[in-house]
Amino acid sequence: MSNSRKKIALVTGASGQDGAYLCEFLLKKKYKVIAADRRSARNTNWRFQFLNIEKNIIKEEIDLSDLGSIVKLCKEYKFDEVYNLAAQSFVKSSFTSPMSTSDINSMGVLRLLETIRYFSKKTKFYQASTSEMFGNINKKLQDETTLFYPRSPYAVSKIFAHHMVKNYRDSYGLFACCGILFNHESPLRGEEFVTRKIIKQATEVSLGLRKNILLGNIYSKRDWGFAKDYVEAMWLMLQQKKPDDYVIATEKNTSIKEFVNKVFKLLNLDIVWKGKGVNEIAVLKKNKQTVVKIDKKFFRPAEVEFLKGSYKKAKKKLGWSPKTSLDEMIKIMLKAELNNYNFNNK
Ligand code: NAP
Ligand code: G4F
Repeated sequence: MSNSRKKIALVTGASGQDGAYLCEFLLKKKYKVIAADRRSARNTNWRFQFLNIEKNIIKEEIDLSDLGSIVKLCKEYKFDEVYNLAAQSFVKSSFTSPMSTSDINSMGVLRLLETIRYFSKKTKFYQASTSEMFGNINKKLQDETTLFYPRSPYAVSKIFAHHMVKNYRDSYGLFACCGILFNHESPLRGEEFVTRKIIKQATEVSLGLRKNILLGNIYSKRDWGFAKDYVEAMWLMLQQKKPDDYVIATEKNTSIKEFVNKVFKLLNLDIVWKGKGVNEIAVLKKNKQTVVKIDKKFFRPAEVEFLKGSYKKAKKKLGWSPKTSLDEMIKIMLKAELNNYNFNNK
């Protein structure tokens, strides 16, 4: 980086899991980091506080539903790089709120692209695309050439954005990239997502604070990586000579049920599974306490059963590969969860 002027980056959705890690990463790279989010009545600072970066970022308000808020920020800062991580990112909620999901995840991206096209053409743009776009595919490993078969309004909304980014790149010469990221988790993951939910609630079971965990489909498989490893790939995409799209994944996948087994094992609790379908349960060997039950409430109208991605292109072109294994990541998440309880009970 030149010593004349700091690069300026905008991170939208900065208070989310990836946003917080990306802000931390960019600060280490000496960027001036504009962390932008929509107004919220909830505490949106806890992830910045966890990473101890709150004092080093510049917080601004942006709402992807509101063109004016995007134009204002882009004109004011003339960003070198924009990382668009803002989204309604919870797949299940997209079935309840397909219209607002599409407005943010599809039209919001178009609003950003139009702003860059008219007011800031040299700004490099990163779009958070997703493995959910592959959906119902019958392929051992998904890569940049795999066709999309979306299974949720969320996936459809992200495909719109994905193609729009490619289109703006081709039509107007924007430096715009899509990272097709497979699931990635961390202690900063929202509590509604299955990994954090299992880690949090299993920890509570182990501490005697909860009887059991209610889950939906435990047979779907996900390719889970560590969020902190994945934000580096976002940055690497924008440092290349030419813009392109990349799959970021681990080339391994695990079912929700196997994930539950790993977590309980690390908590030194032996469990056995019994029953089938909605009657399947996991019980503690030592006292037969039921610790996992199935609840239809957590099923989705349509499911993505199998995701496993190839990071071959990212490895070759970006020099990126995953650093943290699933087992290591679960240990990191469990340690952070236990710390929360120790801290809260002091
Ligand atoms: P996240 O924790 O849910 O963060 C999303 C952020 O976007 C939140 O801060 C949210 O704020 C904000 N947001 C929502 N609507 C907005 C709007 N209208 N204007 C401005 N900000 C808004 O998600 P994440 O896991 O960090 O994921 C980051 C991005 O990567 C998302 O686009 C997601 O779809 C995509 N992605 C994630 C994964 C993954 O496994 N984590 C994989 C592939 C792609 P509120 O709290 O106010 O809603
Ligand atoms: O943790 P999940 O909610 O993540 P999902 O749906 O795979 O989406 C995440 O990854 C995508 C990348 O592929 C991102 F684009 C998206 O933004 C998000 O970050 O669910 C994972 C699996 C699903 O098959 C779900 O049906 O776990 C299953 N599951 C079973 N019981 C559950 C539960 N999911 C949740 N959230 N809660 C349950 O109780």
